[in-house]
Amino acid sequence: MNRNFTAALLMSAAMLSLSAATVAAQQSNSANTMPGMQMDSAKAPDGSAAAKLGDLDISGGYVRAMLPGQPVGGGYITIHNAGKTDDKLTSVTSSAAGKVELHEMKMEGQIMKMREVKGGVTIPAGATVTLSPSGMHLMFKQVKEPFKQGGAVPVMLMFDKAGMVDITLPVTSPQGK
Ligand SMILES: [Cu+2]
Repeated sequence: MNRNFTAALLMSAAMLSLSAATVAAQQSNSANTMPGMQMDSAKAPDGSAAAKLGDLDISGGYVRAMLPGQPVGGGYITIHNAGKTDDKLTSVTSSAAGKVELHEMKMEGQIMKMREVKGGVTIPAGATVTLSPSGMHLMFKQVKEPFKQGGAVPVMLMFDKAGMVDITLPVTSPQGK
């Protein structure tokens, strides 16, 4: 084995262990603060789900694949209220999870934490509310099978005025792509 080749091998081994360390650090970081939440992209991926319900236009719906050991799944959706009266997303259910909570992100000191939004999420008349990785989100708990990229998660959204709608959210990569 010549010296250059050995050097190249050593170098790529070093780079591999470096990137493995980075991934491990990111995972343990997200596990400590907010399991399953990645703060990078807020944009809905291509192929995200859409639906229409009365005055409500629903778009950008997707869930992220769960990392090994991740206890909960995150879902994201955009709701536009084209009507003249406020509506409210009161609850969400899914056959893929024991329960689905509406969560929000809040800074507590230096730490981003999430907590349940009680009483539902108001969708004001004429406004658009986006549940995205950097803010409110759907939190799937007691997930029956960990969400896998390429899969689909059916959810039922219940609104105060518009009623309920079934929508199937595609599962993206853990990074939301
Ligand atoms: Cu959450």
